Amino acid sequence: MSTPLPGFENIEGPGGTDGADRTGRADRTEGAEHGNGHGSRAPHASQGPRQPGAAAGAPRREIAPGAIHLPGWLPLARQRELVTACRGWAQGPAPIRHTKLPRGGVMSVQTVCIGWHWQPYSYTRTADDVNGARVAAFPDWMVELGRHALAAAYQDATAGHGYTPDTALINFYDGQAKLGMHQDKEERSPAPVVSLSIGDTCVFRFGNTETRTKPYTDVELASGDLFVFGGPSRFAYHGVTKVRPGTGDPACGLTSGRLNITMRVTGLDG
Ligand SMILES: O=C(O)CCC(=O)C(=O)O
Repeated sequence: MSTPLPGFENIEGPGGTDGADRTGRADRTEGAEHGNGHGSRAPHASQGPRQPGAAAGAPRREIAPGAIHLPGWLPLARQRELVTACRGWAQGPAPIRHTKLPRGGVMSVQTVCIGWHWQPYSYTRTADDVNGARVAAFPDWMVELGRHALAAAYQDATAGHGYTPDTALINFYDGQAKLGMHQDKEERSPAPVVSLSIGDTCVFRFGNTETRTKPYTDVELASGDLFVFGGPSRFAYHGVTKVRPGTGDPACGLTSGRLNITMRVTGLDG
């Protein structure tokens, strides 16, 4: 049984099918392997949050061409603001839920969307698999955040110019939740995906564009970390193999679990 987003314990979920991916297939790729031999950080709760510039042991890293991990990018205050915003979206207009998969599985992660609603395997403005409500608007401040994220990740002040994400999938992981290897491919735009992590550290598996199996790299995503994948890596398979309960600092706004926000450009009209 999964744990609801802390603060929203009244939201019932049907429980999870661990490892069910966004394509409805069960993920059998368990086991933490380091596909390219790079080590991973293993932050511990007692280390406290990492602030920008303070992540001396965890430098910016290009995981694959166009795929950048920038540890400790989000200041703690900004993490708290995002958690507050996500709590609001988790309540509605279309509440957070465990997404049902077409073949009967249920994702262990809980998801709420803004801008456009994702359900397997398309985007709509209304959350037809939840309550039919139109999802919350994608706020301008988040567009700005996405632009700053691209500039920081690609170390190029112009990298975010013209980047206008119009949807975000907001995932909440309790200690057991996982996300199977999948591609983000319902978008009709090749614009990068901007991923922000808050709360408990997870093992994020970033693979290749051809197969959900090796080669891949396991990356520890901690609270405040930014991960961007664009260019040749935009359609790479990726997933979350493990959450490390108790590794997050409650000062980020989450007492347990992990939040992940992925901003995308759908390329859709209307
Ligand atoms: O939680 C993460 O870090 C990844 C989320 C993800 O892959 C997705 O929402 O498609």
